[in-house]
Amino acid sequence: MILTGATLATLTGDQPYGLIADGALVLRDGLIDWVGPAAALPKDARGARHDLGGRLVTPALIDCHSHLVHGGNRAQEFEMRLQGASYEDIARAGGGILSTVTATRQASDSTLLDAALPRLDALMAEGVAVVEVKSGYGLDIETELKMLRVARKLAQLRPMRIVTTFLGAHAIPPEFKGRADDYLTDICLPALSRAHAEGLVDQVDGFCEGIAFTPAQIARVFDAARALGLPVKLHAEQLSHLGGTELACQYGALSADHVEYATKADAAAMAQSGTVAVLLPGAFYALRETQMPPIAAFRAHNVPMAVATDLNPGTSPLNSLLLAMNMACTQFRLTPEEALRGTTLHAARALGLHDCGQLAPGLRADLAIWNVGHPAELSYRIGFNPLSQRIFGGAF
Ligand code: DI6
Ligand code: FE
Repeated sequence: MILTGATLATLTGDQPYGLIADGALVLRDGLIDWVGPAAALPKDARGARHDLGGRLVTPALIDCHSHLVHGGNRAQEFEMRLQGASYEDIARAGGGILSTVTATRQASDSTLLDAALPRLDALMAEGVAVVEVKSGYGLDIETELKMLRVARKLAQLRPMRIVTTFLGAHAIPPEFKGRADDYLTDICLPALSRAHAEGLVDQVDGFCEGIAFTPAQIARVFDAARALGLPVKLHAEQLSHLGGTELACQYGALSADHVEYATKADAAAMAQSGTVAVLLPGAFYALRETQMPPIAAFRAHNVPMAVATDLNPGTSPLNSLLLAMNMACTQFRLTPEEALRGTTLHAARALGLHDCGQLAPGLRADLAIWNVGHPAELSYRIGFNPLSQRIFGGAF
């Protein structure tokens, strides 16, 4: 297929957005075969031609941090917070993550799937082609496996790539209260082995926080991941500075996520280890956090910044990656170009993917075609979806 009459945000080269004003693309066998100015389109290029009438083409978007599969919702907790309770108060009172654990344990596979599909469809309608989905609301072996099987199933039911993440170290379940290490030994690590043996795990995550796991405990999970040859990432420095980012960097983590309380030293360590900073403005917004992630330090050290929804029922019931881009600009002062790189190229890197996230020959033909003239418009509007069409694997 040949696409002409396109404004291309290739995100390659040194120009802003890698912009090509009157561009063309040749797609073949699910990949981008050629990309450049229409005037340079190879004469022998063959295929069905589509004139895009000047529309903007970007790489399809990538949501690199989500908890899209989960049971129930937490509208009541939302209400409690508005009556004055903090996230930590609610967690310590057995609410928060644990109420979603109960709902997820009780849900059947098909109930989880039926709840997840509309969330996935909403992302797909925004031109998203890759979604990362975490476990972590089971905290027992069977439910962790159930969540990951449902996540895998999503990719069979929709034209979407799903990257699965084992997040057994998300919270300490009530039956192991005060015995986090026993939970890791008896449940989390065996669950990881079984999930890996079933081919259900692409990467391993943890929650390093006062209300969750210490760096030493996370290191046990990372050691197990390393033994299985799985890449790691970490929810780090979200509510306090515990040293999770430094630990993640020691393990060569793909990403450190949230990172509001990360320091300049953390940013330097991330640059060294090639770890992506995944910014989650939905959680920052929903928790009314005031501690800003160290954006200037990330820029100074050239730490790639990704932007994701963190779509979860507690701290980020945000089902729009476009809105996450807007929030990253307004709250964290990212530029619209940084926000777009954050949901394409840098999001791909946060998932260890090198075959998507830019418009370049040899990469997957996963594209978003937008009814806008300039890429800044994608981050500028609040709550409006300008997608015209999505191309996945070279097909509309
Ligand atoms: N950090 C978060 O923001 C979510 N998980 C995590 O580790 C919150 C999960 C929840 O409250 O359900
Ligand atoms: Fe999260």
